[in-house]
Amino acid sequence: MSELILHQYAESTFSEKVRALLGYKNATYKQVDTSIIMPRPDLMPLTGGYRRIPVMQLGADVYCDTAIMCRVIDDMFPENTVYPEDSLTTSETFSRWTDTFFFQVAVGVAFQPSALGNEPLFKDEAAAAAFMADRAQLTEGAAQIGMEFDVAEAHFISHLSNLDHQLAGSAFLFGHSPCIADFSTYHLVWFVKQREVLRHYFEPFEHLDAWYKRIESFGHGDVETIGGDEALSIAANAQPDEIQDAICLGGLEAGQQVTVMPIDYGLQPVAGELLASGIDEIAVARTDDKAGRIVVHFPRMGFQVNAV
Ligand SMILES: N[C@@H](CCC(=O)N[C@@H](CS)C(=O)NCC(=O)O)C(=O)O
Repeated sequence: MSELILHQYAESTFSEKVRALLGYKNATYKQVDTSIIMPRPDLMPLTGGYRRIPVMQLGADVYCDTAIMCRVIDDMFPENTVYPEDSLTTSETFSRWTDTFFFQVAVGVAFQPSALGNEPLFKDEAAAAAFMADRAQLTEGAAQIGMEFDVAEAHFISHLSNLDHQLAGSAFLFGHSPCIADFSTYHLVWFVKQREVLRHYFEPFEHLDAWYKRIESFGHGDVETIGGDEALSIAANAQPDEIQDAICLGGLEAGQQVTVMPIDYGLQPVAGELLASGIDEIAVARTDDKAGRIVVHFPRMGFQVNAV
């Protein structure tokens, strides 16, 4: 199997979810550091337009969205699965709620007006303006584009308090070992906690703190940083998984031209030939001058497929 390559940047909260899972799995992998804002000229040939971070690459197979990346990582390292059968729906739904609704809450708290002065990014006026323009492009056409600080803060404290109560009775959210819901929760606590001036939010919650330290201690695995050009040539020299006979839901057929994009934000479509549009996964094949033939995989939940 091809070596796992994570395209990420240090400050990215969803990248932290994957890094923490790779740490839990004691994985050896490579990473490419992408820029915080577009353009990402070494990444677009791989994804075909999907711009959210992180992106995972296995040779000429490219995975968009942490929901599918974590599934694939768990399959690669099946010991101590984070998808236990007996709580699969509960933990996956918890994870999805956390990565969507609670993500907006955490962003509202992290970027609260009184803390912006401490953001390294906002110290340089030109860099701040470029960042804001980039994120405006990310959220263009999105139904919901952020939460007012007051609303976010109340939701944040309420959920932290509930988590703390639940964690009083067990080491992890659903028992003695971590599941995917723990990693989704962890990265958003991490995102706010990274900001020293916001650490006071966590002081009342000792069980949450002990749980956080447990996950933090997993580390990030054994990682080597490579350049984007190297990742591109790895893709160009590999063969993707040409998924055969996959189920296509919603009247779609394998082989037809489609576009795939998220349903919430980052509405940049990826065009290609449909290989699968099933219960768990959507996959399209496309050919790029630099990367060659690539199969791009998305999770079913949170994505839409449109016939061209
Ligand atoms: N549902 C996506 C969310 C990914 C996401 O929103 N990532 C943020 C960074 S943490 C992002 O892409 N921000 C815009 C950017 O970096 O271009 C996932 O699970 O991968």
